[in-house]
Amino acid sequence: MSVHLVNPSDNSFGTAVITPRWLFVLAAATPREAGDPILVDESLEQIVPETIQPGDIVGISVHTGNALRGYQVGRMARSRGAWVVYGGIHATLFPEEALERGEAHAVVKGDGDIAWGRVVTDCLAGKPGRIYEGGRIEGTQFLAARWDLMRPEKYMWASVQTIRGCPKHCSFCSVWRTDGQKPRQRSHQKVIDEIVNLRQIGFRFVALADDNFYPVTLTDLKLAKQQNNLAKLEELTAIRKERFELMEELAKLPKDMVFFTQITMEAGEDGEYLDAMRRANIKGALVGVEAVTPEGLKAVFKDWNYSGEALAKQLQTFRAHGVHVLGSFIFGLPTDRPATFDATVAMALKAGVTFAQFVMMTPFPGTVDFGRWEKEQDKDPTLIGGVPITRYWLIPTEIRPKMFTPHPTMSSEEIRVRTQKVWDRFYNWPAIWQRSACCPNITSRIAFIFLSKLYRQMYAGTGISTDSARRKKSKAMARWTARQCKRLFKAKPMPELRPPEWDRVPAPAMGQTAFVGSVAVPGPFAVFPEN
Ligand code: B12
Ligand code: SF4
Repeated sequence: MSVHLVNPSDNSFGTAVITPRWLFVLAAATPREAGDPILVDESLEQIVPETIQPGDIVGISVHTGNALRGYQVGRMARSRGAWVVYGGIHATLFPEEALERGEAHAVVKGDGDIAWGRVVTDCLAGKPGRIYEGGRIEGTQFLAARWDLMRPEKYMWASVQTIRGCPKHCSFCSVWRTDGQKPRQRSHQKVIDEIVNLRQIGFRFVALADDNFYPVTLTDLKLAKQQNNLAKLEELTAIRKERFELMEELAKLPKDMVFFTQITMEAGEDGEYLDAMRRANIKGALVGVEAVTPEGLKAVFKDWNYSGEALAKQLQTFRAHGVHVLGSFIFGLPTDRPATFDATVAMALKAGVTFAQFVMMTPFPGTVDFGRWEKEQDKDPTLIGGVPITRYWLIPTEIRPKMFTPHPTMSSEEIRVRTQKVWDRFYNWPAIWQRSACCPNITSRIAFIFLSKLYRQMYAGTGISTDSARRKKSKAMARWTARQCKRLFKAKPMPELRPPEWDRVPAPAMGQTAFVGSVAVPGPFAVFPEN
């Protein structure tokens, strides 16, 4: 009997940019008696059906974009006599769909770190439950990934999570609803141990796979003080302190390490935080700019973001503190007009962002936007190939529209064409060459140019902003560029590197909770919700 963990994808590039972290976390959650799981990342290569034997256990992770492929893999595995289990954000939101379309025996909702062990044990006993509530476990319970099972030559960046959840409530994002608004933070010791492990095996580029690396803003602290809410103030201060401790420890790691994260632009007001990030070698961050106008920001419940001149200044502040910005912009908001496209690319260039992505408005399940749209559609449902458009991920890719929600003044095609022009303008050769001036020497300048082109090609390859003829060409280009780029990320392994000697917290017994000072450290299954 073998356990297989499959990351489904229709696009296999042979090389991937970032490790899908869930694969290696669930590998760590797999009970010892089941042996080492077989990991299949289909963004590298497709699963070989003959590797699945009757009685095997197959865990498949689905987000909305790869659900259709995930269900195909699940049906194949079940037809070969395996136990089929789904998890991930999409299965969490639509467990019944995974049971029906994906022919699952079981679905895990929420975090899998603890629940997966129970599923495997139940499958081994021949009696899996139907739905397991993985819940939202505490940061202290997050498992470290099994990097020993990774093929290092296949990935450019590894991914380590330091915090989960986000206190904001943007209308297009599901994170605050599924992962919660309460930040769940891992201890810096555990994060550093994992990163040291990665550097030992030759990884120096690590994506901090966090929803929001800046969970406590200066405004949050000011408000708690003004309201004389001492308990809140203490809680926020503790979270912030832990962030600084983490960054202090990151700063002590080998100097060739490079980290990247995701953060809100509010961090631009916090010079102390940005300086700590620079010292920690967090060289870049994805910042959700979304829209450059106040109306656009209001439409996505993000009016705490800046617009106009203030926006350009805020993003330039990151650069001034040594943190590069990957600006993320959304097109297709109801407030967008033809002029918005030019204004956006002009702002991206003016604000000095190092990279940018221009995504089309997509109503992801679990978001406020999706709920609104589903309600509207209830009155007069649109069907494509017999599938309601509100279940667009089930529509075969060949006939799936690029945009799902109608825009009040522009056609989908107009938005797509204008978005593509924006990508082309931001990533044209002269613009990339100019931005590459941030590199210290010609070698890194060439690397920068390659990376910029790869980024653009990979987005084109996923079809977000490109027509199908160009997409085909782009995929081939992306494959080639990815192979060249992979070499740039190689680092000499450092097997001699050791993590600091921490004051280790004694592990609590099964079902018990240990206390270190005032910090509760639950033991395995201590807060596991019932099925
Ligand atoms: C880091 C990240 C990225 C990175 C790295 C992706 C990668 N290769 O791993 C980058 C920046 C490349 C990225 C890109 C995109 N991302 Co992203 N990303 C994330 C983020 C912030 C963290 C993911 C992560 O690694 N978490 C750590 C692991 C350990 O947690 P996990 O994946 O949730 O897995 C746990 C559970 O879900 C469960 N589980 C998961 N799988 C399984 C399987 C089984 C069998 C079981 C039992 C349990 C289980 O157990 C795990 C451990 O607890 C999430 C936000 C989030 N909170 O999930 C968004 C998120 C997943 N991304 C999202 C989106 C939309 C995208 C993009 C489409 C963005 C875009 N417009 O281009 C692309 C798509 C890329 C692709 N084709 O896959 C959405 C997905 C929404 C949805 N409904 O599908 C999320 C939820 C963010 C959001 N704003 O809503 N992303
Ligand atoms: S888009 Fe970013 S800031 Fe907004 S809720 Fe999602 S993770 Fe938080």
